[in-house]
Amino acid sequence: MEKNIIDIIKKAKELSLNLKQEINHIKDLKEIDLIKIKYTGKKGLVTLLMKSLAELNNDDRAKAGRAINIIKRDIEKMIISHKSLIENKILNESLEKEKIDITLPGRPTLRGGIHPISKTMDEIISILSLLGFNVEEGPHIEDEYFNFTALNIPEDHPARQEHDTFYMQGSNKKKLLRTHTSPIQIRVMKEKKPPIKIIAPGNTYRCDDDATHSPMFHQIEGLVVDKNISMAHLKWTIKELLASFFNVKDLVMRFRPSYFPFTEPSAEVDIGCEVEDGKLVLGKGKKWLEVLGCGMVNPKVFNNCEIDTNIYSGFAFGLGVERFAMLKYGITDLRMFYENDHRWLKHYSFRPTGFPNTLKGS
Ligand code: 2U9
Repeated sequence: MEKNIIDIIKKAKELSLNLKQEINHIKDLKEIDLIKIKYTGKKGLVTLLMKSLAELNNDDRAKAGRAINIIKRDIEKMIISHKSLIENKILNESLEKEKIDITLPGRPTLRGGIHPISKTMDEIISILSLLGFNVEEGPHIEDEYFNFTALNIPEDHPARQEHDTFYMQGSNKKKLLRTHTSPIQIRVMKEKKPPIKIIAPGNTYRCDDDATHSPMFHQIEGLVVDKNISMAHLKWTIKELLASFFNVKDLVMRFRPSYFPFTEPSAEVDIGCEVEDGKLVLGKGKKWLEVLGCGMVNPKVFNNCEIDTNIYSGFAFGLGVERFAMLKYGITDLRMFYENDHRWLKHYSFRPTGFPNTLKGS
């Protein structure tokens, strides 16, 4: 090979090495465009080198041409990849600057408000937190075992039937949308040892859709497991909760015997009520209004969770959040909770800027 061709290829390699060093210092897109012109532009270093091939004989020109083309492609790749590096950096910097803090409180001039279901949930959780309950959550898609079997709900119980429970397609009745938040308590009892004092708030699902039922609704359940827990603890807790939520000092309340597979004995709780000047007054009066269900945890449920019934006992309760919201805020039509009717929301929602409060907040 003649000296000329070796020199040209050497120069091409040098160009590639020079670019490698130069490009690392480049931080903006303008500079990268200038570098591109400097190397591969019409009068660029690589182009000039290409032109110098004219001095070679046919054989050498073809060989050197192939070698320079490979180096030229490397140079072009280097420039493109560094350019996209800079572009990504610029994009990330601007995304970081434009980041919206979604945890900031809403501005009072905006129309958004806290939905009465959220408000009621917050109020009940706040009251029970002050009584020492911890909040636990669980999956909305559950196994039959956690939703029914562990809770002593028999195989032939109507609640298990397909027209009452949403089963996942193709799951052969194994996976379902939880019909109550009780499976949360089962999971907690299987994972943790007593003392347990928890509430399980959340969405629940049943195949029901009419004026007084919605296929998705909200529950809050409570569970206390410890040594020597009795019905007296249950009654005191329920009274505190109801008196605080309905803001009534000497709340009138009664426990009526009932039946649930997961509690024994079981009771339904009524509060006194009366109509005064056409308005429903809660917590006093001669009429009764059912508000929640409760009972002592059935020993069979404890056995399923490997909790020793010779040592421990417990109470549980469950309430429908929609019902509590309707009673407290005078909402008469259950379906309106989910309609997203702007006028209804404007009337029944709460200001997002208020501080959380066990009563009404804002
Ligand atoms: C475990 C053990 C016991 C939760 C309970 C009720 C009674 C009850 C209803 C209120 C209105 C459901 O939303 S509603 O239709 N609930 O009456 N719930 S005792 O008992 C439990 C839960 C979990 C492990």
